[in-house]
Amino acid sequence: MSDLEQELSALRTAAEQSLQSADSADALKEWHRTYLSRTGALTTALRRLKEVPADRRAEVGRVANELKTILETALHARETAVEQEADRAGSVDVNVDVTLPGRPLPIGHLHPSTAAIQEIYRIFHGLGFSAYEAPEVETDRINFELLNMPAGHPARDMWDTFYTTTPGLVLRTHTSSFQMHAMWQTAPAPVRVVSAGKCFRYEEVTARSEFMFHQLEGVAVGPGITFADLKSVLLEFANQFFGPGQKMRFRKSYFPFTEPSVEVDVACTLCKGAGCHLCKQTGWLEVLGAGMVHPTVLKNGGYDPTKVSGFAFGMGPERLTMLKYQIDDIRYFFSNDVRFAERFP
Ligand code: FA5
Repeated sequence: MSDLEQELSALRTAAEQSLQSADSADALKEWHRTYLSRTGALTTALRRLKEVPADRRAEVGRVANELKTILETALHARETAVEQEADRAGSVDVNVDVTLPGRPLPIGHLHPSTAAIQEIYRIFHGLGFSAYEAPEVETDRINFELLNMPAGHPARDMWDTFYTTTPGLVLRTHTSSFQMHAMWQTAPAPVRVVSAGKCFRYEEVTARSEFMFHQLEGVAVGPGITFADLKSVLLEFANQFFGPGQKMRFRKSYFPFTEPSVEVDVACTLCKGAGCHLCKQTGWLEVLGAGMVHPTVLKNGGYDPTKVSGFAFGMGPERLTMLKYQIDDIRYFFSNDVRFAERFP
């Protein structure tokens, strides 16, 4: 027997003995480092294989490889035994308190515009209005013409329009296009509906105006509806949306599809009326346009204007939210910053 063969035999005895006394994951790791790692005793011994006489070298090499397999198998068996022993003793290495509450997963949050629209829908539902959806891409006819703005009407300039590459199709500039859909669906029966959605205008983006924003349109048509009904509905809405005491004013205005027409301003909550960039130093921010539906529009919608009358309004949920929560710039709504959404209840 060569020196190396004797050494391998002694190494096996020592390794097997010390493995039996290794009784923890750390001790087993240390055992592996001592005997089987690249710097361990077995590898070191094998480096001396070239010292073995040539006629014995192949045989010693085989024995050494066998020893490696034997020790690896013994290590795995011992690891399993140590783990089982630890489990039995209830002393797993990791401290796990199974009674701790789970980590909360972050859940999504409603976009503030969506939350505002839902709140406004809720209020109008209480006032007897149903909610409908209407298309965001509209015909020129529905967005303008049937709303009393034939081609070339100067009032079209009130809305800077995004035209599509399909002639006659536009991105709706306001939700007033919904008025036609609502009337066609219901005429000649009375109607009381609201509809919210995106509008698009080729406008300069500022602290109070976006090129894409939401509007919520309301329309009510039936016998004997008056401006007093419009006013009381809007006052009740503001009362519920802002809480009692929010200052508002009705200002005469012009829309081709309503007569008479008004715009409604809410006292700026950011500067408390003193004047700021949001209210353009006026102390007021316009939140909606409204009026009594023009007889021509009633006719286009399928109603007889000698028998029924109606009111319509179009409000901006973003502007209303800005006033409710003192948000100084509309651009936050569409900046996709989740920290903004998380500020809202
Ligand atoms: C209209 O769009 C009319 N269709 C409203 C209307 C409906 C009048 C029914 C009569 C009857 P106006 O352009 O003023 O009107 O817009 C109405 C509201 O939409 C504004 O008061 C504001 O709250 C919101 N709004 C308008 N433009 C923007 C914009 N660029 N960014 C954010 N909100 C806007």
